[in-house]
Amino acid sequence: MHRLRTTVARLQPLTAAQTAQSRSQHRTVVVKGGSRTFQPARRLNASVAAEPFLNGTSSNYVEEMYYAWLENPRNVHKSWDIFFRNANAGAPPGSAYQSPPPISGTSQGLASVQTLVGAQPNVEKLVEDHLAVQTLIRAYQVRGHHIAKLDPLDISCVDFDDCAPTELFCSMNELCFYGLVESDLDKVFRLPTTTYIGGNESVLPLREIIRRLEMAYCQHIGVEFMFINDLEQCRWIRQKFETPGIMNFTLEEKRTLLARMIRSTRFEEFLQRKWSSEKRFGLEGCESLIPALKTIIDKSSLNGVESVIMGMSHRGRLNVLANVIRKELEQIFCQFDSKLEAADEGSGDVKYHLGMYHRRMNRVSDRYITLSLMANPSHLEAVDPVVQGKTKAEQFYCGDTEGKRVMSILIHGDAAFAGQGLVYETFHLSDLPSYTTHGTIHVVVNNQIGFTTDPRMARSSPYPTDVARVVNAPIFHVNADDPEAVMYVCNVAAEWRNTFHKDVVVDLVCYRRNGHNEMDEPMFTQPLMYKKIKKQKGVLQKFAEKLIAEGVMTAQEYEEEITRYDKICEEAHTRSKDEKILHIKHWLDSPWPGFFTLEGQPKSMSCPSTGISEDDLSHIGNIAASVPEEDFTIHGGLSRILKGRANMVSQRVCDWALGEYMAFGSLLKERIHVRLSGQDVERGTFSHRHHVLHDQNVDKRICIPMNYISPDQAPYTVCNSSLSEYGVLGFELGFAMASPNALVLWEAQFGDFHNTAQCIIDQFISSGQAKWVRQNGIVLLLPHGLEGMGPEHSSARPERFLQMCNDDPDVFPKLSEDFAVRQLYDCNWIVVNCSTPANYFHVIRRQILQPFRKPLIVFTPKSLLRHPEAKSSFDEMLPGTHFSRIIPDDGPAAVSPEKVKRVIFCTGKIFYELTRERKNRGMDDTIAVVRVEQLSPFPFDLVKEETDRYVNADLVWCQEEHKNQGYYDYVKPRIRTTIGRSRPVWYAGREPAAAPATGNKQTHLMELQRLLDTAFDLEAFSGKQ
Ligand SMILES: Cc1ncc(C[n+]2csc(CCOP(=O)(O)OP(=O)(O)O)c2C)c(N)n1
Ligand SMILES: [Mg+2]
Repeated sequence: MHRLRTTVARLQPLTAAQTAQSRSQHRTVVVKGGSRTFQPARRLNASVAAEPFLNGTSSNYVEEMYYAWLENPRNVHKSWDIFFRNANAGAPPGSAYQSPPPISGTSQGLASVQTLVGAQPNVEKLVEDHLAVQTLIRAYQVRGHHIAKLDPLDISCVDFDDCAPTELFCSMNELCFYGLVESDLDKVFRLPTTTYIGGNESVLPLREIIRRLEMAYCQHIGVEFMFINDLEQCRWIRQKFETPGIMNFTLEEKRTLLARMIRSTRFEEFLQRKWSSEKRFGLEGCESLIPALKTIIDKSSLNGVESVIMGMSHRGRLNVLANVIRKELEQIFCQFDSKLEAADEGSGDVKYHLGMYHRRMNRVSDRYITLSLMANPSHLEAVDPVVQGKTKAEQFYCGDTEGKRVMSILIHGDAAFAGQGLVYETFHLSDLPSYTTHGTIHVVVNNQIGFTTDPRMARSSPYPTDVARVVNAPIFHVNADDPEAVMYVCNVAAEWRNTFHKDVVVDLVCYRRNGHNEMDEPMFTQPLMYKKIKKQKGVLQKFAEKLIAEGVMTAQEYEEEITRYDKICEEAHTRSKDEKILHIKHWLDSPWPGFFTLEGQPKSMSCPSTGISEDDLSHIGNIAASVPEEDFTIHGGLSRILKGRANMVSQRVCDWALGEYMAFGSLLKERIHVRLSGQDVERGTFSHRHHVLHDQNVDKRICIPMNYISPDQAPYTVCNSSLSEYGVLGFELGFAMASPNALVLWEAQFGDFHNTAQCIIDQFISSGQAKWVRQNGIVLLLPHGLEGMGPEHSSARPERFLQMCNDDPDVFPKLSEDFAVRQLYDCNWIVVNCSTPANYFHVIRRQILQPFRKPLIVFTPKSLLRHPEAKSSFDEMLPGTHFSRIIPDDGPAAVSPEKVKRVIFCTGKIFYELTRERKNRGMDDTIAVVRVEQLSPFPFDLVKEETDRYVNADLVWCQEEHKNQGYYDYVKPRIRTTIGRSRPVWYAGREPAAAPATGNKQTHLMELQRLLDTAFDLEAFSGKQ
């Protein structure tokens, strides 16, 4: 990028006092009857104001003429008199004006105007020049960042185009662009109200205007904000960066900043000295990240924030843990000891992934503040929505409706910020009522490289931060080699969030001194960049030299500060050698005080009955069938649905939607917060739920009957989400992390779509506890079932969830009294496919009533939502009832089990197709159909009861899914283990296939019939091995 600054360098600053000599902000015009002060208000009559040349700055001048003329037409030159007369007489725009001669007023007021404009050849030129200056000012506000000195290496990877913007003043050429000439530089211009560069002055010479604009917009800070479509917000930012002298710091502030830079720098140096061959993803080249974060936290704490939740990836994470969160250094250092034994269950994680939670006194604000850094996987940016969800939950539980007490900070890498679509998805949650965290501060460690790829190959946008523009977030680019500029923008970012409660981005333009990690050789791929980096003086050294030169501290004081911190590190290192055992529990990011025993164990190993009283069933049922608000008109179709619910309540039965209502309603009554989020969940994709009623006559008037269950119930949140799976599921996972006393459910529109959130499922839900000893009770509702709807509306891919279950297929577990609960405790997640509303009701309630938290995956039905047989009696939901892990056959087969020739095990909706077929074939007493409702952890004990009961039967697993999909690969070895491999487990289902389902209805039905034929053909497997 061109940096033609020579002309600018020749411009000498003009002090405010100099410019104030001849002008004052409110100029006084003496008129008959006394003097009067002109305020900025514009009161030209309409026709005068409509003149094409009268806008912006020019109107100030003409306005004064007009006032003088109003007082007395002889106060102004004849030509102005004619002009105002014509205009007042209604001359159309353009025709009132006749070119006046150079100004030569008679009154004192005119004399002052003349001082302002000097010897202008004519008013047209005057107006044009003022307009030009105004445009120039605006150009700096809009595009000043293009020529700001943001890059410490001065190799700038920000590729706008090949030349500097023509509208910025880089040479006299650009001045010509505005029709100005060099001599205009000394002319004085009135400043428009859209700038603050004047400070107390309302007029400045052009030379000074340009200098101040350069100072505000083209030094070490580049401000991108003029795309924001809110005037007040733009004004606020202009004021923060344009006001002269606004970036001055006190001596104390500078010393604190240096101390923070010392900690940041020396921490990495210490690690490098002690463990030179260990990966740590050091911060070298962006040491100012530490003071940046601390500044944001200090300022936010001063503004009343009590809890800050942070998410970040590898780069500088250990440094943040040590110097921002203040994790004990020995706890960090001992992680480098390869002999350290892990004390907790689970597989653990590498040191630069672990989380942390710490409450401490903030020295600047003198207030307590809780800082947590969320544990995160290697998957860049995956933690972003999780942080947002947890932040939202903390805000929700402490009644912080405006985000004044709890906030989040996300730290990004430049390549990941630009490349990962999740960043965009997370930004789009930022202003949605049920997802907003009222402003996140994003800090980008923009080291101008991603592993070995430079930005020219990594993104198509000029900046890595352009994605933030979609939500109108201001973006503050800053040269990270200037710690004071960094501190300033971080202060502004924190104030921005506190003022507007909207997202903001700080782009720390820096470099990466080493390779991607400490073992990497960067010269292989970025030779020129790294030659430059090798010559680059460290930021701490540069900053210390500056402060010593300024007299802020002596060289000796600086050395002492360094020695002091090095000693702290050495002492902690000595202590770290005593640590023999690694407690991952010490790295918890979200403790749940009171939920576990002091040792971190569940308080019991039992789960009470999940049934509820008859009264509660009818009460909640009646609420589900009602419109609890007065004068609320609902749609006729919905009236019929509610009437249907009322009928079911009177008959003491539930369909699926009512079963869900009973589960949610009863938990709410027990003061458990319930939050259901996902695409179109309020009504339900299949139009069965209707948790939010809409008044047919009043726009936006809604009613949520679930919130009318009892006066002291917990609140119910049901929210249609943005059309995102990755972002929203991550968000809900984070929400569920905040408290064990909430039921948080995410529903996929169809289960098929969950795989765009696969990273959250793999990296957090399935393995989170094993890696980070952190439990999570999130529920995934995944509509699933082959119903002829084609390959993408059929399968929630049960095989994938089952493949990730941690129970051993080959070991029959030791049975005990608390086997069922213990199994749940030991598993990584629970996978169910319920075939009845009652069982769905129970499994949802169990999720909260069990004494620990595990993720629950529910394959939910579609056609069963309205299936006449898929109903449950209230009797199945009363006190004393439980979730049934399997549902045995209760028909004729069970009466004489020895006569049964075949046991068909199945799960989900195929049960109804099987029993219909069995009836049609008159095989009720020869074939037993057993439903496995909880697939994982596998109910070995109950399956054994069934296989023991039907001693003469062969065993078949029947599923509607293709053979390489569904449940078969999971259940087969487990059933075989259960029976000591004494009998085969045959398969009745669709053939293996690449796609989950056919798109052809006929083929679908034919496949179904074929699999039913196999299931009921008692000879189907004879002679097979
Ligand atoms: C989703 C994902 N894809 C790929 C990787 C592998 N990876 C690890 S670090 C890295 C480069 C990251 O660059 P940047 O975001 O600029 O962060 P930096 O390392 O420069 O701080 C890549 C590609 C990953 N961790 N996550
Ligand atoms: Mg990078």
